[in-house]
Order: sequence, then C-alpha cells, then structure tokens
Amino acid sequence: MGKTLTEKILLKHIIEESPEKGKEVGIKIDQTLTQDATGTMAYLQFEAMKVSKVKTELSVSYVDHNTVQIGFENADDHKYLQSVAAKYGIIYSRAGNGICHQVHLERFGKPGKTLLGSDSHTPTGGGIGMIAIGAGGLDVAVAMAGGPFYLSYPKVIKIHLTGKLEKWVSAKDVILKVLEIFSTKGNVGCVFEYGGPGVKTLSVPERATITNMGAECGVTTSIFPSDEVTKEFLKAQGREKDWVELTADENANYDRVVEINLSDIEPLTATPHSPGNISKIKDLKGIKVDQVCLGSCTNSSYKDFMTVAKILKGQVAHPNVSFVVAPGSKQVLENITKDDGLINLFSAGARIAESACGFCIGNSQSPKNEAVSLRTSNRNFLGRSGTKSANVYLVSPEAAAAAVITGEITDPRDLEKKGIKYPKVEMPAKFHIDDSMFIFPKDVKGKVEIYRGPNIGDPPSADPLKDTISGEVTIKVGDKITTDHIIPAGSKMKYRSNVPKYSEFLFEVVDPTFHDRAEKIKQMGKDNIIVGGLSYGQGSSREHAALCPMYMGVKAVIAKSLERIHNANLINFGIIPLIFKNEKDYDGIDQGDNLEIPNIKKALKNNEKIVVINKTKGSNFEVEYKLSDRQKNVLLAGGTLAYMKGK
Ligand code: MIC
Ligand code: SF4
Repeated sequence: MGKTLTEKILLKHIIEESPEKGKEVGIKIDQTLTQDATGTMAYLQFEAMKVSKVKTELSVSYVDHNTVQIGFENADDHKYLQSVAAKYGIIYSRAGNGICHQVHLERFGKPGKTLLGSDSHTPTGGGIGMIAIGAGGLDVAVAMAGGPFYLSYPKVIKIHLTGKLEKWVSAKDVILKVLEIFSTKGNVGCVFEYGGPGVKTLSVPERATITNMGAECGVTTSIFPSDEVTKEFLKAQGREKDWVELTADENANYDRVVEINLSDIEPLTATPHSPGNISKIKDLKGIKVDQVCLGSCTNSSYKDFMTVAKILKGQVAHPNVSFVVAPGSKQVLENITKDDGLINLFSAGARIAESACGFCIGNSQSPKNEAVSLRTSNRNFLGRSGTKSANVYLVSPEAAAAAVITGEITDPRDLEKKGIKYPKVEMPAKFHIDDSMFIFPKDVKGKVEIYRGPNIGDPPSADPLKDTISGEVTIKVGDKITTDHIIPAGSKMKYRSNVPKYSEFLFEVVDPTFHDRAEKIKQMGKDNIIVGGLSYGQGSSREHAALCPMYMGVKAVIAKSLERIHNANLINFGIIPLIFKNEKDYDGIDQGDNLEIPNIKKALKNNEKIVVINKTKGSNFEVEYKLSDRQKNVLLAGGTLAYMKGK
C-alpha cells in the first residue's frame, strides 16, 4: 500500500512510539517559530530548561503581534526577545519585518521539514509542503531544547481538487468551502492533505491561504505537495536549492476523500461570529459596510495585494468605508511598491498599517459600534476586533475590494458590470529580497546579557495533581468557546508576560465577573472548575488560556469535547481535561454547583473510571479522560516543566 505525503514526512521524523492512528507519537522538530505575544513565555520556559543553545536546524523569533507600543511593555518585551535570540542562537525578525507565517513561508520554509510554531496558524507552512503545526509556547520551548513534539498520529483526509478557479474567486473561497464542508468542530486528530489536478493551478501563497485557515477546522495541520509550482516560488525567493519534490503515492490510502471542483466555487464569506458560518456573498448583497481590512497571515501576499491594487486603480473608497491595509511582510510591501501597487491603494484612500497582525487581533483599527467590518483575516469571533457589538465577515481580497468601491457587501463578479475587469496578476519570477531586518546568530558578537523589563515576570508553576478536586463550577459556558473568549488578546495582550495582571481579563467577553469570583473561591481554599460544551478551546494556541486559569486555581475543565492545542496546554499546566461520558450530564450542572472529583490519581494510575459528585444536586456523573501514559505522568507531576525536571 502506498503512502500519503503526511505519512511520508511523519515517518521520517518519529522518534518515540510507533505510528498507530489516534495514539501519541513523538516527532523530531526541524524548525521552530515563535511570535512575540506567545514568545516571551516560551523563552522564559526555555531559559528554565538550562540549555546552552537551541538544538533545532533553525529557530526564528518574530515580532509581529504586539507592535502597537502604548506603554513600555511591548518595547521591553521585544528587547527581551532580541537578547534571548542572540544568546541562544535564534534568528530574530525585527518588528516591521512582517507577520511570522508570511515571512517564514518566504524566507525559511522547506518542503519535507517539520515546523512547530507557538501560533495556531503555523500550518501556513503546509503551503510549501511542510508538516507545520501550531502548539503552546511550552511545547515549542521543549522542541527548541531538542525534545520531541507529541501528537496523536493523525487520520489523513484527502481533499482532491479538480478544475480551476473562475475569475473573481480565489483561495480564500476554497478554504471557506472547506469550512462549509467540515465546520469548525469534530476534526481533531486529522490532517487535510490536498491533491488532484487542481493543485497545480494554485500558487504557493494561495496554497498557504488554504492551509493557514485549516486551523479554523481544528485539524492538526494541512499540507500541499511540493511540485514545480513550489520550485518556481522557491526560485523567485532565491532558494531553489531548498526544493525537493514531494507527493503522495498514487495508491496511498486515505481515511476519507472529499472532492472539490474549483470551477464550481463561488465567492463566499464567513458571517458573524464564527469562521464556520458560511454564506454565498450574493445572498448578502446590499448590507452596508463600515470598514474593510486587507491583510493578516491569511491574505497578505504579493498576489493578494496586487489584485486589490489593480481592482482599485482609479477608484476611491466609498465615503462610509474606512479602508485599512496591512501588507504581510516587508517583502510584500517592497514588491508592491516596486510594481506600482502601493500607489493605487494609497490613492484609493487606504490607511496603510504596519506589516503586522494589527487589526486581525483587535490590536488597532477596532471598528465603530455595531459596524459591519469585512476582513480578509481568518477569525471573526465575538469581540476579537476590539468592538463587541461589531459584525465581522471574513472575505477574499476580491470581495474586500468590491466592498471598498460600493460601500456594501458585493459579489465581486458584479464589478464587471461597472466596467472593472478581473486583473491578471503574475507571480514575480524573482522577488525583490532584502533580509536586513533579520538579526542572524552569526552576526551577534560578544557576550549577551538578557534584558528583562519590569513587565517580565517568572512563569508561574503548577501544583502536582490533587487526589481529590473539590470546589465550585466557577463558570459554565456553551459550545465553541474559543481561546479569544477565555482570554482576550487585543489591547490586553501587552500583559502576556505578566500572568497575574493578564488573568484579570479571563472570560471578559463572556462574564467579566469571572476573575473576582474565581479569586474568592481560591481564597476560601476551594478549587475552581470550568464546565464547557462542544469544541471548548477552539482557535489560538495561546497557552495563557490555560496558564491564567491555572494561576487562578482552576484544577479541572469538564467539557463535551476539547480542541487539540488547548487540550495540550491544559495538560502542560497541570489542569486535568475531562470529557462528559454522557453529553446529557452537561445539562444537569449549573454554574455555582459544588463538585467533588475523588480518587483521581488512583484512577489515572490504574485506568479506572472517574465519577464526579455534584454535591449541590446530590447526583453523580461519569467523565472520561483521553490521556497517554506520558500525559498522565505530566499531570501527576504538576505540568510539563515539573515533569521535565523530574526526568
Ligand atoms: C490569533 O490569531 O489568535 C493569535 C493571536 O495569532 C494566536 C496567538 C496568540 O494568542 O498569541 C494564535 O493564533 O495562536
Ligand atoms: Fe497574526 Fe491574525 Fe495571523 Fe494570528 S491570525 S498570526 S493575529 S495575522
């Protein structure tokens, strides 16, 4: 039996356990990336591991999230990151150089390699044929220290592409179609592997748009083959030597095959407040638009920007539309400047933002109250834009451009009626390349002192697992609670290195009283317990969604189902993730109920069932735990750092 591309790469990297679907394996990580918002904690944890240099082939520390710099915190954190990079042999990508995923694709991604990133959109690297996975910062720190990354050996779903995209339809519409088919839940433990004759019609950045947003389906990663198109892209980046051809075997065995005919796809959008709420744009025609944002790691490539620039040539943004653009990287900005794209955007009234995450994470450009905001980014969770009452729609660059012109949601194909032709944008045969905003380890001379501003605190450590967890259901939430609901980013993100302060914002968008109530329960010597619905912990890799609850004395999360990265983060920080055996038991619990979970250690050691006692209701219910032996030992030790010390 032939092999899938995913298997081929994973089998070359497995260093612990053997490949059995659904079972945990440890893989060797070739490359890592961090960004500043997750990076400070990751490097504090890395420092605690007392390793003299990173042990990967390549590690890069990007600064792209916290670049607003109101107050000293961000700038101090950047300095810390720069000094850590210099000390431990890490490439430092300075603020202004661009969004980690876009820059990594351009300058460092290599087909066939493994990449672990402390950001959930790391699978962008799958566009160039890598196994690129998002994880919590602590897992990335372990990989930098030479340790394996543990994942459940995945099921592989083939997405067989046929046909060719029509004019005005683009890669964003493909991934929105994938989201329509697979939704944002129920895909944990799977990889999407793209294949079929349609693949060759998509450029590397288009493939990267598709793999980037696979994260919204909750898959471990997504991957495209490495073919002639990949070779051309690498050649244009001056990196042809990094190319290897990689495809699945003809007779590879997939767990499921889904065919998508690219020719059938129409312009789509994800409506508020989930990337899984898919509609056809033509069905929403006429809704007035207040803001349009072009950029983010999903859609900020040269092609995306040149397409919009050409559509908008000679146009001015509708008077009711605030039009924001954030090119994905310095390279994109330089190349669109060279090829006269920037001037068109500028003349169309675009507000040119820094090459960074910016609006995507609500770090700037929050829209007005009740605004309709069309964004080319990947997430439209409630409040993520920084304005809770805003309605964010996720769209392609083409649909964004159409709304800039008309001031309402517009099927981009209708622009032809206004005499606007679909622009043809060719990928450059050679990009203008300038690596001057990287600081490479070889350029660092002399002894390096680590800079620690007052914003940097020691990472709090977890306690060893208790035998009996006894306390209150501090919060009960519904389905699809994302890490943006658990701990907001945006303007609060500057406290990422200061866990006590950041914890004050836990569940802010859902219930701002959570912090004070949790503090009171903790003071009474009781444990805090979170009850969640389906797909708890969707979205980002931010380990603060586990670290801050841990700091506040949360000892267990009981949910109907949990998403991969958040589940791993909970274990890393010593919080036991439990799943209702019978989903109906969720209905029998209320916020404020007193729960007792006895004999946990014994249960974990002997694989016995765990029964939760609801003391308030006088009832019992059974919960399940899906933990490998390693994960049990991590929990028993009180989290990954304690476990590693013990080893
Ligand atoms: C996001 O898009 O939600 C983020 C901000 O990039 C996060 C990382 C973070 O919270 O720092 C992610 O995707 O992992
Ligand atoms: Fe940055 Fe947004 Fe991409 Fe997250 S999704 S890495 S915030 S651009």
